[in-house]
Amino acid sequence: MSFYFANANLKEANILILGIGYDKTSSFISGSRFAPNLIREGAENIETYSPYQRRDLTEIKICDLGNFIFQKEKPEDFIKEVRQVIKDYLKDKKKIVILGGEHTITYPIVMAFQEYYKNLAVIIFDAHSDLRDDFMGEKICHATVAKRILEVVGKENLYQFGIRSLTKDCLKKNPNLFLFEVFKPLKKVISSLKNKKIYLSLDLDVLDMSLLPVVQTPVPGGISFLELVTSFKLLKNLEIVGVDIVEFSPLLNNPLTYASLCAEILREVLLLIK
Ligand SMILES: [Mn+2]
Repeated sequence: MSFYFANANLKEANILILGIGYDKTSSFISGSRFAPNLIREGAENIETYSPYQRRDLTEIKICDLGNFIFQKEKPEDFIKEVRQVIKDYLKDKKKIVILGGEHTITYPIVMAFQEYYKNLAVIIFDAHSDLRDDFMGEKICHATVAKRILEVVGKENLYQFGIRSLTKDCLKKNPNLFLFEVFKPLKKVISSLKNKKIYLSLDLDVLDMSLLPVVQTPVPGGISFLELVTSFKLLKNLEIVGVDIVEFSPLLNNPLTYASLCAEILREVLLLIK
């Protein structure tokens, strides 16, 4: 199935949506491989009109590419495949929204964007710092993804917000890592991002776990939905070229309730970058 509001083919679309349901390194509650299709189902419950941005999805040409079927499951091989797929789509100057899958997918996606766009900065909304060099012997996984991205774009181009699960040394590893909040610190630094192309990685566990407990590694003390959409209003002033929405792991509870929340966030993202 496709998003009901995906009204364009690949050629005429401005924004592409691609599912990458990879969850092979998920160490806690795996299942985010089911997220892309569930968010498509959850979208049946949302309006195309956003009262937050006062815009409508019908104003955008959107193509739903379906889900990327990866051939190889070993992280090193998966990375190569995803990097190439994203590079191919970027050639047509499209904006891309990727639905994960676990956060690991952001690494090869950012590599592709970095090769295509000069001057790329990465903004991550997340509960976790993900700055470990390796996790249980694995270099490429959801717990090391920000470290791998930092190596690609440099620490001056990596901004992390909403973090509340980290080791003591993380604040030194990335001077642009901000604890707990998203809106206030984003407002402080946003002027330094004005001349850059922005890739936004939205790990849904940035939200408080009372709002969205169905994530692989839930953490209490997170932000509200309103803080998230208000932060999107700030981001409206930046040039966002790609977004991912990751870590929705729908196997617990009634997944459709949360799939519809994820679809609502997707709508805000599409309108944000249009
Ligand atoms: Mn996280």
